[in-house]
Amino acid sequence: WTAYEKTKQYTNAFILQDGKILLGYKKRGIGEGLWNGFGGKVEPGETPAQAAVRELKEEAGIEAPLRECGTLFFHVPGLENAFDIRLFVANEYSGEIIETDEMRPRWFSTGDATADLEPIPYAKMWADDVYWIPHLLAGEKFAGRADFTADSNTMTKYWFGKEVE
Ligand code: 6OG
Repeated sequence: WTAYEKTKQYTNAFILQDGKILLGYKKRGIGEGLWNGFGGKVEPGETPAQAAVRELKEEAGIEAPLRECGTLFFHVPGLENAFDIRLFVANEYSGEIIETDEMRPRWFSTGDATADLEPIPYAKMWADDVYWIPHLLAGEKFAGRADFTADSNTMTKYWFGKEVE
């Protein structure tokens, strides 16, 4: 594993409901052009859980009783900070889902494609997602770590697993 000096905390949150998952198309910043959960940096004085709720509201316009379900740890060469990303999930939400400056939300099928929903677009998501989203869908807690190439497209070393209760 590549050594790192500092970490920066991020959040990423998903709504899972009735065989579908809410993702957002990132319109700018880190991960532009990829589908992901909703989230961002944990601000000073905030807990990751508070940041997750704030970011979901800012990026998708909704509120949800988020539960923490996983931790991911990523290193990208050349960046001063390694990413410490806390993952959250909820099965209900309130408010109206809206497109924002940062994200274009859309429901995907968690199983096979249906008449109105496409399957999870792994080919247009971060390379790590295919390894841990199955744990998220199964309601399991999980953890993972990966070293990426400098362009963040490829993992050079990785490990993902279900957390033992
Ligand atoms: P803002 O730019 O919105 O925060 N993020 C990653 N998510 C996955 N699945 N894999 C990665 O592999 C990621 N790197 C960053 C964390 C960036 C958002 O992107 C997520 C945040 O939710 C390297 O402030």
